[in-house]
Amino acid sequence: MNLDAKTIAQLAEHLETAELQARDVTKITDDFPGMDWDDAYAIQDEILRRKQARGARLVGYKAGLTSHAKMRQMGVDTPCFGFLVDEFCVPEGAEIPAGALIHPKVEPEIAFILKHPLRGPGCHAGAVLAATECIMPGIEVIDSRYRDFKFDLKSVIADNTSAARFAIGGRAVPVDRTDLRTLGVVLEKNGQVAATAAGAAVLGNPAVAVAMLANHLGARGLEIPAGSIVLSGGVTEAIAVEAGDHVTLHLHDLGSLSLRFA
Ligand code: OOG
Ligand code: MG
Repeated sequence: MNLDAKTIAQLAEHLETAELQARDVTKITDDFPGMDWDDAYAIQDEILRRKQARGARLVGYKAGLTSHAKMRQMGVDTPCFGFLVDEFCVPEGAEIPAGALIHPKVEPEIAFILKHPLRGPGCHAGAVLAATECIMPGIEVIDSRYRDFKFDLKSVIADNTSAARFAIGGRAVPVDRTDLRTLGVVLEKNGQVAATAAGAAVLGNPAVAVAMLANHLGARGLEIPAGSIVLSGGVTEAIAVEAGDHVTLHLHDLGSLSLRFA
């Protein structure tokens, strides 16, 4: 750690205020170039602590930048991890007020719902499948608090990996009923196909992303609790949306899920 506790708390407040007021800020590594990975996750932890102190409930975790499409789009080469609280969760079909967000983008996600906890180190895709109750289609709405969605990995980790809203819906399917790698993904915006891919775009198998998350948390003395929702990472590049848009995700075998922006 290179930053002291006071600076971590100030940066967490700075980024969470940007989120709550839907105002963009410059990336924090511009002002704190010496910030390290532990500092970045400590800022993210402090944002979670602030939300929990106001009554928010931790409902799961997310892996991000787990597909080449996303890594290429954002110019980074390593996955990152964030948290999900109940206030990010919207029902399937919901209308999301775009004015509460800075510059939202949507991405198709394969969501894992766990029946058993997962704890690293040593977690692998097999352990993830054994611990998973079902998988479901998910749409994540990301909204980087950084100007023009431009950041480096440490800045985006501190900003809880751009997490803003998410919905899960469609059909819940046990993991042994489908092949996670060949699961076809079609994302439509306003009735037009905007992006397509298959599950294998996420690290060869999205269960690998969940295992990486468990290993990341394990290294920090944490686990993914039973009952958690885990978003395994955008399967395609993220698509910008604005008021008036509607998006639908079709996941082969798992049905469809839509969101609207007003
Ligand atoms: C970082 C968040 C990435 C994903 O699924 O790749 C993410 C970003 O692209 O702003 O949630
Ligand atoms: Mg995502």
